Amino acid sequence: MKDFLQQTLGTTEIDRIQLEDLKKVLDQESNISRIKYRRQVGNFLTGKKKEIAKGEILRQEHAHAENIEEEERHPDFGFHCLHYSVSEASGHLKIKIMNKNPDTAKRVAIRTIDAEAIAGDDYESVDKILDFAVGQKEEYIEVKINDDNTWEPDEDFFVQLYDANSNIELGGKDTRTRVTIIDDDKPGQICFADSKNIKVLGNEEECVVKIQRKNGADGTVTVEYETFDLDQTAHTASAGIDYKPTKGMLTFL
Ligand SMILES: [Ca+2]
Ligand SMILES: [Ca+2]
Ligand SMILES: [Ca+2]
Repeated sequence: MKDFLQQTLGTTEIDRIQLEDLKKVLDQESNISRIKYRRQVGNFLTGKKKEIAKGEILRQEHAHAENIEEEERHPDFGFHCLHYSVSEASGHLKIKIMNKNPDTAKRVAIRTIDAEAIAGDDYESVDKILDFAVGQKEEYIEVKINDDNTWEPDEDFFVQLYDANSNIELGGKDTRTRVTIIDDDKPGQICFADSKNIKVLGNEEECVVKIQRKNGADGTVTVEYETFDLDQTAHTASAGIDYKPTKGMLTFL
């Protein structure tokens, strides 16, 4: 902590630090973690996805409403966290809703909205009314996250606060939160077991080629195969003369 203060604010003496300066530095820090997160998503797009173990339970918060300007937030209600990540195996996600003026009782409605993640498949939808009693500052909902055995990209859905009478989403940047479901399944890769030339004698009946699935075996995978001649020269085998052409499909369960 001392190193951090010295590096960012040039002093470690707490009473010499202006609260505003500290706040700015901390906001920058959270920007950095947002950038890191984007990089992670970018890595995913380029195939360098952060690996999580199968069955791993992970729930992360990436962006908090307190980091956005007060005038951009809704005056009465808002989410505490604006972006969660959960692993597919996490079972459920608990989401915190804030009541900013707890001096009167009031109500707000909350619902999930599909993006790439689809309710009933990737998670279970929620649509309910939250009644805040006088003095009640926060409330929670739980969203069920569904696990499966099939690889998919990471997928998002949203949770939004809305007016139960008008059915319209509340204004402000803190009335919608994003949930990213992180896939934990590894379908693996299909390859030939023997990467070198396979030699077979001319008097043998058949040549067995072994195909392998490695680095994961989640879900069902199919692959097509087909023999083809290398070229038409005298030194290469010709289909129908030297061997019987074959093709088909393999299914790895
Ligand atoms: Ca899906
Ligand atoms: Ca899974
Ligand atoms: Ca999956």
